[in-house]
Amino acid sequence: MSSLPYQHGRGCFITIEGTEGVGKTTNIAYIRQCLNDHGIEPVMTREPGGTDLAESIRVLLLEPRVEPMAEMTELFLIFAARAQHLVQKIKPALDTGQWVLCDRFTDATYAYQGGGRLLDKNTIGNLENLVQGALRPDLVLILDIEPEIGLQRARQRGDPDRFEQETLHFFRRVRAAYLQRVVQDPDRYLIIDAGQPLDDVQRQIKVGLQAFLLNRHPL
Ligand code: T5A
Repeated sequence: MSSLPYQHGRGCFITIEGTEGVGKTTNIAYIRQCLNDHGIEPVMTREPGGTDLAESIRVLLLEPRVEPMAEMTELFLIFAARAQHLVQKIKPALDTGQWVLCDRFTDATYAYQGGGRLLDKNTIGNLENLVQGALRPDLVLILDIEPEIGLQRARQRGDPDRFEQETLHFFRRVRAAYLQRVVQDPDRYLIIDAGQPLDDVQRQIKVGLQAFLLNRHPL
């Protein structure tokens, strides 16, 4: 890989997505390393969360509790955390030309709240426009796996969080919603078969990222 740094006005916004236990945490460090090899040091962050206040909202969202959380409460908490994250961290970084690498973003809302919870996609779209304006990720890597396998991996790590307690049907709808996003806007998405051994997953990631970087900065 080239070691020339990329220099241009606005930084690039890359997100990584997928159903539970798909390997985002495992692979995000690898993506960072691939970008480092191109002279790019991205700001690393995640959703829900990414700032002190947004991380507090994350705790509210993930903690299992006796009182069921209403679906609209969940949706508004997610966008409340996102509004904070955008203003405090993502936009300032992009505006100064830094790249941002984020573990989940609004595609997760379309997948989990739209696909999983069956909330109206237009409502999500309206909140997306309100909170983000025109900002969308430049590249979305979707790690795709059979939800059964991902859940097995995730549940080996300890007590399930509020989302991990959902049914297999829920996660099948989440996966289908992710794949539907790709069909609607294929140029912004890169689907990775995450059911393969880690070396193969990372090989796919590397090839996809190189194509993205070459496309943005042809030699
Ligand atoms: N949420 C989030 C919404 O509902 N709406 C939204 O808008 C947003 C932003 C938190 C939750 O919030 C919800 C969705 C989520 O439920 P999260 O913290 O990203 O989001 O939660 P998880 O998806 O649960 O993230 P995890 O950290 O649990 O899973 P990862 O990061 O995908 O998986 P990872 O890397 O920890 O890997 C899991 C295990 O699998 C192994 C790893 O070693 C690890 O043990 N593994 C592999 N094993 C074999 N082969 C491979 N290729 C492997 N890759 C990884």
